[in-house]
Amino acid sequence: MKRTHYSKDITPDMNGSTVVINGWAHEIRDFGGLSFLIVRDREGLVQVTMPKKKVAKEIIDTVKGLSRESVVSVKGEVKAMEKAPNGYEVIPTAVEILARSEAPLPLDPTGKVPADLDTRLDSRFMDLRSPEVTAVFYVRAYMIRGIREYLSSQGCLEISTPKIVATATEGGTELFPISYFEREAFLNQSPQLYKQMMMAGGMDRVYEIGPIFRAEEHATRKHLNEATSIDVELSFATHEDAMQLLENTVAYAYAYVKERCRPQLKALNLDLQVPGTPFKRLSYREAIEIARQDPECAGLEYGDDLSTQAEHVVGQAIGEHYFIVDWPANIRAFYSQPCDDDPSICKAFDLMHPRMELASGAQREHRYERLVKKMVEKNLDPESFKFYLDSFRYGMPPHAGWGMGAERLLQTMLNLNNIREAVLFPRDRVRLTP
Ligand code: ATP
Ligand code: AMO
Repeated sequence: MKRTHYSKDITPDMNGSTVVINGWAHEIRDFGGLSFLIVRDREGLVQVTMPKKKVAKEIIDTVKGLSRESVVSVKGEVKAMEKAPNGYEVIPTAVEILARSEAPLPLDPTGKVPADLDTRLDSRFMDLRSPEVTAVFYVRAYMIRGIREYLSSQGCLEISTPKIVATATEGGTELFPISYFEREAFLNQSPQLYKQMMMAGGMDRVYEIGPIFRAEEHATRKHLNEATSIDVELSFATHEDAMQLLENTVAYAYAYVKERCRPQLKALNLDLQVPGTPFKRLSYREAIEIARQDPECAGLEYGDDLSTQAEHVVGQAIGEHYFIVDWPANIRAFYSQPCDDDPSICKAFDLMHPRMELASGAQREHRYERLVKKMVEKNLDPESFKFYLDSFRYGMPPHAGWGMGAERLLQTMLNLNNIREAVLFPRDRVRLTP
């Protein structure tokens, strides 16, 4: 039987009409003269009500013989019913079993028996059947859709760049080597070099939403070994232009989700606040000073990376999204452009949520000689970056851009404890399946 409606699309005013719903047997309750089958689909629950006097015996027997989580198709008549979920129930005229579920279940998708994250991830397919988990990935889909929509509306073209690459971009220790025929290659850490080369190609404004791979060895709640990066690169633009596009992208994504995912946010018990723009700009020096007020960070010196604890302290002090700007040039990537008046500082920025870093970006060094010099200073071999450097020799416009982790954006938006909750099938040091 072909589905006519998702659960949420049936309303009490459809009283008397015939519908077909497809889904899983979420619960079966039998009170003798009256039995219920609660069917769950992606959008919610439907109460299928079977009074003995009104529903054929074969149908009732079929339902009573069902195991929980079997897949069913139910045809029946809609009846307005205030006490039922969504204000209606369905009185069945036909029930078809499409697939039987084995018992016992690896997890309880009603959430009545809570499971720890590892157990949930081991049976992710079953975990996804619980409405709060479905809600996370529903929001993720809308968040990404909103970002695509916004960046496209700002004149950015979507690109796809290689994930099998020859060189590091974000430092050499975090690479996954792979064997590529008779050579060694790597999984890409960032589309950095390629998105910059698009500027030399005249693509002007581009974005990519794709996987990045980082061989991070530590197990934290905010690191993945395979993450999704939202990358942007803009020609004839400064770091300030890039920051504006970034804060507007974040605000747009929040507003988009708030508007379109009301039932999901309700399932997650969240009252989403759209962050106000522009975000506060804090200099790296100011951030260090705030962090040092915490006894644990008292030893922090100008020129150090911000530790997790330091990020925490500053985040608590600011209490909303903010940028850290004016970074010491020596702790940022080689492609960041130094400031004109003080080259010890560069035109790089980080976008921070009070809980963690969400994005990094910079105005790039687009002048060939200076870029090569920066590489040498950072102990990188310009020869192995020839394919990239060549694009700076024949007319490379000034440009700026950023990369933002999609999982971190979702994790902070939905206040998820662990970043693994924001990925369908997370990859970490110990997890390679499912
Ligand atoms: P009708 O004459 O139209 O069949 P009724 O008022 O005689 O309705 P009731 O037995 O009072 O029927 O049940 C009305 C509705 O109340 C059911 O269709 C069902 O949605 C709900 N209901 C009754 N008992 C239960 C129960 N134990 N659990 C959940 N819902 C119930
Ligand atoms: P960076 O290395 O700071 O910058 O990465 C950008 C953003 O990607 C996300 N991210 C991660 N998320 C989860 N797990 C990880 N292991 C992980 N690593 C990175 C973070 C981070 O802020 N090329 C630059 C960007 C640019 O300048 O355009 C870059 O990759 O949210």
